Amino acid sequence: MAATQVSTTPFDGQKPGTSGLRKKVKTFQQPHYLENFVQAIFDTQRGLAGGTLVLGGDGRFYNREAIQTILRMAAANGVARALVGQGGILSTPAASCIIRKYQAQGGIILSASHNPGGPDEDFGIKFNIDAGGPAPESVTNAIFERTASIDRYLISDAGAVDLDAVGEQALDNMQVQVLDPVADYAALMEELFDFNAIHQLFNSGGFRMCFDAMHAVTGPYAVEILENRLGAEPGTVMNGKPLEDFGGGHPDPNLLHAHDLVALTQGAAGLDFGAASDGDGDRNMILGQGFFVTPSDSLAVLAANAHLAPGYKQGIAGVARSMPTSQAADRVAEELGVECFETPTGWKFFGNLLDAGRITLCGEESFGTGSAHVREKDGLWAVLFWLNLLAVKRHSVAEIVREHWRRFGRNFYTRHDYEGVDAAAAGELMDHLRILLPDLPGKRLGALTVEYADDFSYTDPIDGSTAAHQGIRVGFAGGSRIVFRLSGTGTQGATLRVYIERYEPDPALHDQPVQEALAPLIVTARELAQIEARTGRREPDVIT
Ligand code: G16
Repeated sequence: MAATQVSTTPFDGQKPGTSGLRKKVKTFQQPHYLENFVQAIFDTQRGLAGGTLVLGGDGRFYNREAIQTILRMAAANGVARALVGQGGILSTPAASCIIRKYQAQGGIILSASHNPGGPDEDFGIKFNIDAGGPAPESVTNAIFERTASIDRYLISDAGAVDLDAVGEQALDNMQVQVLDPVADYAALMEELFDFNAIHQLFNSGGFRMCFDAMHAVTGPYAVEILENRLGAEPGTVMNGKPLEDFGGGHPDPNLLHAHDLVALTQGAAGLDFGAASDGDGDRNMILGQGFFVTPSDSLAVLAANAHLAPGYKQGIAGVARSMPTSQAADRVAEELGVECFETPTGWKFFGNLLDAGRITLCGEESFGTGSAHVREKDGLWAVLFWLNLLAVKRHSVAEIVREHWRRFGRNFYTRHDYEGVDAAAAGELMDHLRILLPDLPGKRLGALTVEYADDFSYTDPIDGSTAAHQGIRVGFAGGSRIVFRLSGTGTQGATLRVYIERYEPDPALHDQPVQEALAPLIVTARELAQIEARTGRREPDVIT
């Protein structure tokens, strides 16, 4: 079959956001839209020609079709070998694992993460580099620049690849290897965690758990690892079948969207442990009986207890968290005497620190936790880490977290999201805050005094690259903070995120309800940003 050169013209707005290019399916279905972006990857990532490309997605609507197109384009662009997940399925962390294990030159992952799927919903595409992680901004900028001048793409006119048959096939001169999407990832998990101890926890009577795969990509991974290898009761994994529309749900593991799971952990007969993962398997939510572990606390607890898991028994080199993530992990790093980094939102900012061995663990408030084992955040990894802790400590989730707070103090934390806000109004709200910044330090807002106020800017300590305008930080004496950011992952209007945090060292005050403990700061945040006046919203759409 021949490679055809197809003439095209650029589309506006193919700029990758926080994590790849995310748009409505209908946008991607326009003739040449997907092809232009993919060709921009091949035109700028020269190592792919003659090299190995990993390809897979979260199984959402349009996944299979996009994979066939990308395979035909890869062949036409001279890729020597494509490693594809069976059925077109690869979770984001599994794709990262496979890129690293097979020393591929890069990977294309198809996902809009936790955003809903279906013909009228969202689709996404991201490029991961040879280290296995999301492309850094230098790469995404180069891809974006190329999309602005693209005038042709290359595509083979060969027929479809059988995505369901594990094994080798040829597509023109390119070898296509369809892989079991779970095997390599599961083997890596066995190296990191004490599977015997977790097996005993599951089979010594009394321990009850549920994992909600939310009809997204982690279903097959969770069934294989939790039920088949670790001996959890069949049915432990709920909503385990990946569906193109995630069963009509919103595959976002938080208290709102994983409400069925949350309900199972409530009350005297509630489960001991509940966990969920998102569309592409990189996010996680951890629940105990009647207890929600904030992602920020989860990172801090894992950092403090990492030595209990075999893969981390030597201790950790350092920790990093995204700027809006609570400062709980900083206190752990300080006590362990290891480095702690504050990076902009986006997993890509952890890559250099992981590659350089400066950090072992990293995490984000947006339900992401991970380590140097791959270069993506990893939902099931976090769940297994918690199970390993529970198996070793034989304490409940709540006891482990409360003990952590007693030792380090508690960072009360919440995020308020205002979704689908008019984009211009949201931009003006941020501009208004920027104007206020110089006058804030020293001012009293409510009962607190502002210590610093800035528009967060980050200089990567490894390559010196800088990222500016990464969110407004207002820090108060005593460690409280308010952070304002606009999301970089939405596909409609703007999403304003307000992150609120208060440090409380006194254990006698650790049991207050979170929203109550933060109420004065919440009022301060709303007033400072003039949220209601500027957006027309009295209350946030989602509180986590
Ligand atoms: C992505 C990024 C994360 C980021 C999150 C939220 O996660 O990989 O690093 O924290 O989006 O970003 P934003 O606040 O800009 O919406 P995912 O799971 O959507 O790929």
